[in-house]
Amino acid sequence: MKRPKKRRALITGITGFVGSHLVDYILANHPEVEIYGLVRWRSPMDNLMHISPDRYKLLYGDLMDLGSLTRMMGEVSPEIIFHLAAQSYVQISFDTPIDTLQTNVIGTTNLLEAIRLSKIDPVIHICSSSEVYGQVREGEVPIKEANPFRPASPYAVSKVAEDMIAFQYWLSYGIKNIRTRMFTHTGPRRGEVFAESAFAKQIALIEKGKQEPVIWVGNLDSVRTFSDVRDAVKAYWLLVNKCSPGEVYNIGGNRTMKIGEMLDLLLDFSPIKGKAKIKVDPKLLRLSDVTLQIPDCSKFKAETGWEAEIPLEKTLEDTLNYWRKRV
Ligand code: A2R
Repeated sequence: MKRPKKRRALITGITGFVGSHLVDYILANHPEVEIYGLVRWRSPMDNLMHISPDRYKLLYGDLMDLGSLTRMMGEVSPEIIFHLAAQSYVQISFDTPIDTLQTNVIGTTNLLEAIRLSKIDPVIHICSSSEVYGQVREGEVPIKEANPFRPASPYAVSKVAEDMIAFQYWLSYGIKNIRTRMFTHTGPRRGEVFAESAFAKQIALIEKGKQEPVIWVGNLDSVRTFSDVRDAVKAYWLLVNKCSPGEVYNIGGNRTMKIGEMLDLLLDFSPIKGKAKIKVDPKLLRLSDVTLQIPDCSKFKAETGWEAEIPLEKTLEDTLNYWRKRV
């Protein structure tokens, strides 16, 4: 009897925070899928170390190198592509706006061109961002997909362009992509520059006496809606299997609070609570901040049945435990 062909999924950004959790999710829930990942030759492999290397296949390339992407499409001919690779850090985009635009806009265009030129017909997840909405006004929350874009960083501008070029490739060439604008998602393995990880790392260092008892913070008054990265990758899987090309979806969690309240929750898991000082580091303040990131995810939930399930307390405790093992 002929065996059914395995589905092939290509993940760009497989070595990153979200990409590595997506590998965990697919292996645990859809072991019939063959996983391929785009890596650069110097990509740190730490986030994949816990997974046996025979469970996925890595291919060398770079978003800036169209030839490498075109070759990859020919080699893998994926049915699904999760495009997660990016310059993902808002704050650094003020220092490196050109690199941010090149990676996120030109890099995404290279990927779309490679797909178009290879004449393959995958479903592509395009990872835009809630940052596209930028400086949202009070009367506009919760934010719907039709909200105006007021991007407040080079990163946000790059994600507006990534979002729009993908939409144009659908309109003009029928390249089947679906865009997400994910709100804050966090958990173990998130880059240490992001607030939750930065706080957790400092708490772990202070617990071990490796940092003076001061937690350095940015703007504690920004409002964010938090979700767990493990809920986020489940949403991405449902997206490519249930949603329609050309569409765009807000996705986010249910817990909305100020960054300062999140820090307070995180400290609940540590004996240093009440003993460490909290000080603002001006370098961590954005030149123009976004402060009202509250999503309306009803469109995505209605089409997929997705709900954020992991409580923020678990997310934060797991993140702190992750850093306790690493510092
Ligand atoms: O820097 P590397 O070699 O470790 O790879 C990163 C990859 N990446 C690239 N891959 C190929 N060509 C490039 N020119 C290139 N530049 C960056 O993107 C890494 O594997 C990934 C970024 O990982 P993280 O910084 O941990 O991002 P995260 O949080 O996983 O974000 C996933 C998506 C992105 O589109 C964000 O903008 C969005 O979620 O929030």
